[in-house]
Amino acid sequence: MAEEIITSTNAETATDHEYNGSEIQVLKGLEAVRKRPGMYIGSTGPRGLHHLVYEIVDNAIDEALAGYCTHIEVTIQKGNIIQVSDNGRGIPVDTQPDTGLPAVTVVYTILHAGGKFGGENSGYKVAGGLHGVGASVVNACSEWLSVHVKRDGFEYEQKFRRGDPDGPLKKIGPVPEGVTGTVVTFQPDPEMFKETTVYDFETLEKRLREESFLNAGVKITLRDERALWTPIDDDGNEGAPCYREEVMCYEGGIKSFVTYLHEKRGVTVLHPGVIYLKGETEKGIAEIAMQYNDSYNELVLSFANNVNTPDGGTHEEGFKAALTRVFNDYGRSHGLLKDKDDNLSGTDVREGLTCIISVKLQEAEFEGQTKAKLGNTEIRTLVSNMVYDKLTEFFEENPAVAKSIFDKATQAARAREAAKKARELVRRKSALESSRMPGKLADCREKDPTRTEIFIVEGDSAGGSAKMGRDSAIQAILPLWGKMLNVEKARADRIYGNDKLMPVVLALGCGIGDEFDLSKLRYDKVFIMADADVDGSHICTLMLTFFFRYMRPLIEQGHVYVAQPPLFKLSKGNVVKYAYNDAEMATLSAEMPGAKVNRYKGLGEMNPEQLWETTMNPDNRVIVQITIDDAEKADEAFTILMGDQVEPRRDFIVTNAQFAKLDV
Ligand code: 1YM
Repeated sequence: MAEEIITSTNAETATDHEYNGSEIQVLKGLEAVRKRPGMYIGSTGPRGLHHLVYEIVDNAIDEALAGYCTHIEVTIQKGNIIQVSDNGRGIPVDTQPDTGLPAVTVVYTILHAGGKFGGENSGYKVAGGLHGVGASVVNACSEWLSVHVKRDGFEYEQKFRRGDPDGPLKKIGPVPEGVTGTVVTFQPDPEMFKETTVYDFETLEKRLREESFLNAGVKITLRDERALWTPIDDDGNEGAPCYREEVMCYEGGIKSFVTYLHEKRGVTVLHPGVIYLKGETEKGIAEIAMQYNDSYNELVLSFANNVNTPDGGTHEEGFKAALTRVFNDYGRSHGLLKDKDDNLSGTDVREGLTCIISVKLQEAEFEGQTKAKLGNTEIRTLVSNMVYDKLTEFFEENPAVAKSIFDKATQAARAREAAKKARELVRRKSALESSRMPGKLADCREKDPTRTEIFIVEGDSAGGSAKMGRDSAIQAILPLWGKMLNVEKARADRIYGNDKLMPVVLALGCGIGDEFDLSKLRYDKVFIMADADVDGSHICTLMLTFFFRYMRPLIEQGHVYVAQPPLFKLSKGNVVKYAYNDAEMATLSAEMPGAKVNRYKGLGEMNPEQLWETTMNPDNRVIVQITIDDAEKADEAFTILMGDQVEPRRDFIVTNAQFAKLDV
């Protein structure tokens, strides 16, 4: 980064400017960002790339929280240029006494991680933090960036290249009375984001929607100008070309968030209305929105100062502890739990719960490897006291709602007891049997679990081919047949008695649910091998749902794969080639004109050699590793796919047409 010209401009006249010590520090500061971008934006991968947008949006959100801005627009322009605009007051342009630079220049060039600039006395402090903290970081990570400010009847502009001012702040003309706002446009620096500079609409949409829920009433528009599409009406008439656009605005705040999550998943709610709790002390503000549905899943999303905390922390702990206590105290005081009864557990009282926890505090401390966990201990007490008092009060005032929720928790507790008994039964039974392994399992000879693979194969005939075709040194085969249990509609107690799932549990060796122990896994790679048709992808989805709900670390640690059998066989003379999709088939058949093309209808049509060659041989096969990059997305996908409402499922399948390749 050039250590030369930083031009001071006051809003009226641009004057040359001489260096002073603090600016050298400044330059060093932004240089540090370019040297070690990971320290400031987390990574230089897709995550960091998207983070740039959130930093700029956050400044506009602060302006909205201060009560001056109602609408924020984010546009992905052609070439993956980002533009963020708001209708707030406009970033101040007056000269800062300590630097002699316009405030907007300082905001975009000085690395002020809560320190020097915008401190106590600057008058620029907002609730929840300091204005503009991330702006200079975004600037340092951009090949170029421009800021337009409309303020006090004029429009101003300043441009930057890789964090350096590219000329002074310019006054570019008058604007009508009362028009104010800020527009920031930037191009992420490809030198820094080597992996990709392509923005993903859904990633931005998800985060911006979260922001609009967490900041009730703020309107956020996300637009994608990279691709035009032409609407066609029922009569086939083409309309004017449009951009993809999503407008997000929720007057109900986090209550709307809960409703949104339920509607998107198509689950049935247990009681009308979202329960909303709010508490405030000098330590901070806590807000909770919660509602129960008839599924068996818990979905608790927590935020601190609008930042998602997927690893939880003190706010989640406070909530969970208080929730369990409220249920147990309520049960005892209303004679629903007898003294001799066991207490309801945390998982019992959270079955079917969708909950948003949002806390706002002076100085959030984020812990852990990925800074995804809230550490402030005072927040635990704040949330826990608030939830205990307010929810107890709510239960007293809404006895019908309290009863339906309480009944669900007691059913969950009974199922937990039943599961425990079933588990012990399985254990005792397998202790008596000579072999603990399921009868249908054709095991491999290798005993070192880091070198082995298991293929869970749909159908007995495909299972037979796989047994004959496999490398029996390292590959085990477990055939599955018949209709499989949909775990989305069953609790753990039914897994233990299930003749389709128990063989899988026993073969893998690591248990399920609370008892899951990855260190006992008997195979390094777990393949699901099913036909490449609708039924096959259904079985695949059922199996993945089971892993996701009961053996999640198996997926998280990258042990789950979907085998990819070919769709076509092309043969000419004694040359045989396989194609795994339509495009490959077209290419291959052009390469070998006159080839005979067979479409495989199922795994069973392949003989053992073919199955080995095309699908199982580690040297040739195509495999898809299942990853969870976003547990919420995966949860949503499974709830929709396996749930009982038809409409959300149809919508999901239409918008995710290739769900066979579910990358959860
Ligand atoms: C598209 C991004 O940055 N908007 C924005 C930023 C600021 C203000 C208004 C603002 C703040 C204050 C007074 C104040 C910022 N100002 C600063 C600083 N949108 C975007 N809109 N007037 C305007 O906090 O008192 C930093 S950000 F520090 F210069 F005041």
